[in-house]
Amino acid sequence: MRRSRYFLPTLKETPAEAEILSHRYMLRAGMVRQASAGIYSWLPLGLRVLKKIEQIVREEQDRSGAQEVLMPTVQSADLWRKSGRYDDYGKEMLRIADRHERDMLYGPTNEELITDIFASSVKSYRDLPKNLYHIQWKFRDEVRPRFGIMRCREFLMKDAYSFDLDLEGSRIAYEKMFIAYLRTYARIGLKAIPMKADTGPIGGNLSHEFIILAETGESEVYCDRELLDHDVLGEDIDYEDATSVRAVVERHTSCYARTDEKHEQAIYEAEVPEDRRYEGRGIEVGHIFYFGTKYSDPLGALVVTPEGENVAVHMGSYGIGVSRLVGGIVEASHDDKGIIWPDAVAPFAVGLINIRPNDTASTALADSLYTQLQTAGVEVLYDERDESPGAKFAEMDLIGLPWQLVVGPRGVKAGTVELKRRASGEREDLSPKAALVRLTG
Ligand code: P5A
Repeated sequence: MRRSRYFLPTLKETPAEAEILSHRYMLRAGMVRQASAGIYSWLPLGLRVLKKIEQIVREEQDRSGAQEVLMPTVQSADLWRKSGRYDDYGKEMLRIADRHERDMLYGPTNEELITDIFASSVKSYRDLPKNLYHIQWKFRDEVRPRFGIMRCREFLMKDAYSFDLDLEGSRIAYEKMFIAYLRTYARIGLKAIPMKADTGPIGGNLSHEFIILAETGESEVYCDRELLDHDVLGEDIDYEDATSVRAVVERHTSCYARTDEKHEQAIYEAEVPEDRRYEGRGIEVGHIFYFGTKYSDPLGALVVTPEGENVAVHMGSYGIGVSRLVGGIVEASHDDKGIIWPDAVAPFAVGLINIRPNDTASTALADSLYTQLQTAGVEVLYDERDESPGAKFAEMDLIGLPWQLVVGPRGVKAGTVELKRRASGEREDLSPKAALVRLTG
């Protein structure tokens, strides 16, 4: 993409309304634009990141055996009356009436709808287990939306729903999701801590939050430092083998992590030696629940058991804050110059800067590098504008692409280009060919 053609409305000034760093950087980098309180438009640079995260989430859900569906954002109130949550959800639910005065709502979550889909199509234990997920916009009318896309009213969530014959089946489904979550965050380049959690309005009695570490986070994190060292991507996982799945989950929960509840504090202090205690802050980027027959009972999601009995299926639900993750990554990975995208979710892999676009030799080399990188399938943002080098460098640092490739007259004479790694600031002069090998290898 040529910078001169790209819709990248960066801001020089820090917007006054932005309270936290990720919000400031995302506005300044032209990633999002507020449409109204807690509701955002995604601009090209932000959307590229959102899509990359979404794709990693999707691949890890698929790998674990979950199947993708797509449910609507607008739902009928009827199902919510059956589950009892039409009243329970209170003001957080955006309620709408259609032209026939029927009560509709903009879905804050999808337990009711998926249970209804399941109830009307599955009748036998032979069709179990199943896990269905979608990646869809949600609306929660938060009292105080803040921190940009981190706590907003409209947000993108991946929500999965598991259906099993009994508690033991549900535990296996829960554990598969647990691992899929650890893998998802690790692939994005984040360290996520699984913490035992409250179930809130979703209900049930087995639940974990996944918290990524960031000083600005809203959640308090207390955990055993050893938990930070576990590397799930190095584990050999066979999702078909429940015993091996459980063994991995146990390794990742063997080290204690807790929320700020009092009774948890006592266990933490008893179990974790003082020199191994990690106490910090983090951002909740995922939440998983087992809630048994809470929805299948009232909504009639029954199956016939091998013994010929009709029983309500056991369910769990599993959420990832896909849009919140964009802000979470910025909170976890930045410096005073701007964002530092992990490679896996960077909007472009390389920022190619032509320092002197009116120098023929520089432009010839930069154009040729641009073409060759694109041909090799590398995503490049090519800044060929007639702007000061300082302004171009500052913008590249702000938008945080992992590599910067700089072409200028001095280098052209010496037969070199400069390659800079955004994260470390390390720079190297290389021949254009060597730089290409590095970026395409
Ligand atoms: C699990 C999936 C649920 O809604 N039902 C379906 C369950 N869980 S949850 O914890 O309430 O939400 C799941 C994740 O969504 C993100 N999230 C938000 N992101 C941005 N703005 C919000 N207002 C918001 N609310 C929830 C969080 O990452 C949460 O873990």
